[in-house]
Amino acid sequence: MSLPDRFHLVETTLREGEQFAGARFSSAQRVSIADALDAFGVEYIELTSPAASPQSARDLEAIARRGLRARVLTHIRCHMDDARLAVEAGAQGANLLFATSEQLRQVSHGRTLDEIIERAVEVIAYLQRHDLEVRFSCEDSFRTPLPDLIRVYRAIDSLGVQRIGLADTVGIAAPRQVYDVLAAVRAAVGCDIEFHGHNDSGCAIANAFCALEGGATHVDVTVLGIGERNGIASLGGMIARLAAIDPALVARYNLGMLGEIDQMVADMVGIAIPFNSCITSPTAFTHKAGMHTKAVLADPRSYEVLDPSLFGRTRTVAVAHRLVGWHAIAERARELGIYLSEAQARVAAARIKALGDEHDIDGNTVDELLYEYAE
Ligand code: HCA
Ligand code: CU
Repeated sequence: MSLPDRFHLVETTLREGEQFAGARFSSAQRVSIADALDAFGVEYIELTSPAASPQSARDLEAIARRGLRARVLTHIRCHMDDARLAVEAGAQGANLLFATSEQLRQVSHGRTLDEIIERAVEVIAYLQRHDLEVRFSCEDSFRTPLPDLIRVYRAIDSLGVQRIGLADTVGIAAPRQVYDVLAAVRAAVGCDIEFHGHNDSGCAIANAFCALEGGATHVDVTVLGIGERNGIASLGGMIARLAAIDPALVARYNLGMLGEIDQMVADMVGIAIPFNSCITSPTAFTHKAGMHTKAVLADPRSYEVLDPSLFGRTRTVAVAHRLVGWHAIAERARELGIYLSEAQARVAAARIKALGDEHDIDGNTVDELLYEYAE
C-alpha cells in the first residue's frame, strides 16, 4: 500500500459543515472561514449550492471572486437548474451528486442507472462548456453494488471529468472495505477520485486514509469534522494521520493555524473543541501518569507520535493529581528554580499522591508545596 504522491484536501466546512445541526454561518463568517482555510493551504473549498438559498448564491459569488489560491467548488444536484446557477455564480468547479444505492434511489428519485447517466451527460456537458472543473459522486456509494458503481463511474470517466467521488453517506463502511472498493474503482477509471466519509460508526478518518491508500487523490474534510449527524473526517484528524507517517506529507500546509481555525469554527457553531480532537484538543499533548511523564521527560518520542511544536503547541506534564511520579515533580520544581534531590522529589510526590487521594488538587497547591523545599 502506498499513498499517492499528491493528495488534495477538499475542505467542505462551508457545505457539509453547514449541515451540522448547530451551524448557521453569516456571510461574513463564511468569508472568514474561506479566507482562513485558504491561508491554511487547502487545495479546494466546497460551498453550499447556490440553489439552497438566495444568500448562499450571493456568498458563493462573493467568495469565488476573492481570488483565493484554493479552487472554489459548489456542491449541486445533478440538475440543469443548479448547474446554471453554479456557472452564474462563477464557481470554478461543481461537485455533482446523484443517489445510486437501492435505499436512496427509491426514496429520492426513483431513476434507473441509465437514466442517471443520461442526466449526468447533459449536466456535465453544460458545465464543461463553461470551463468548470467537474466531479460526479454516487451518493451512498458503499450501499451501491460494486458493478453498478463501476458502470456509472466508467460512463462518467469517459466524459472527461476531472474526478469521480465515492461517498460513505451513512458512515457504514469499514476501512478495509473502503480500500478494496477504492482499488477496484481505481482500476476501472482514469480520472482522479475523491472520497467523502461520514463518522456514524467512528471510522471517518481511518476510512479517508484507506481511501488514499486505495487510490483516492482527494479527500473531503471539515473543521472539527462537523457535518450532518455526527459529521465526517476532520481537517485536524486527517492532518494528524498523515503527519504521523511523515510530517513532510503535510509540510505544505500552514500547520500553526489549525488551533485558531478549530477555535473559530467551534465558537461559530457553539461548541467547545472536543477533548478527543487530534492536535487541537486542549489535552492533545498533556501527559499524566507517572510512567508516561518519566518517559516523555527523558524522550518526548516515547509517548508522542506528533511533535506539538509542528502545530504551535507545547507539551504539558500534569502534576496536580495522585498518579504523579517523582520525575514529573522534580521537573516541575526545576521549572520553578528549585532543585530537589531524588529523595526529596519522592517525598514531595508521596505528599501530592496522599492529597490527591483526599480531594481534587490544582497546580498552585503543588507549587506551594514545592516552594517549601526552597526555604
Ligand atoms: C449528503 C450528501 C453528501 C455528499 C457527498 C459527496 C454525502 O447526503 O448530504 O458529494 O461526495 O454524504 O453523501 O454529503
Ligand atoms: Cu456528507
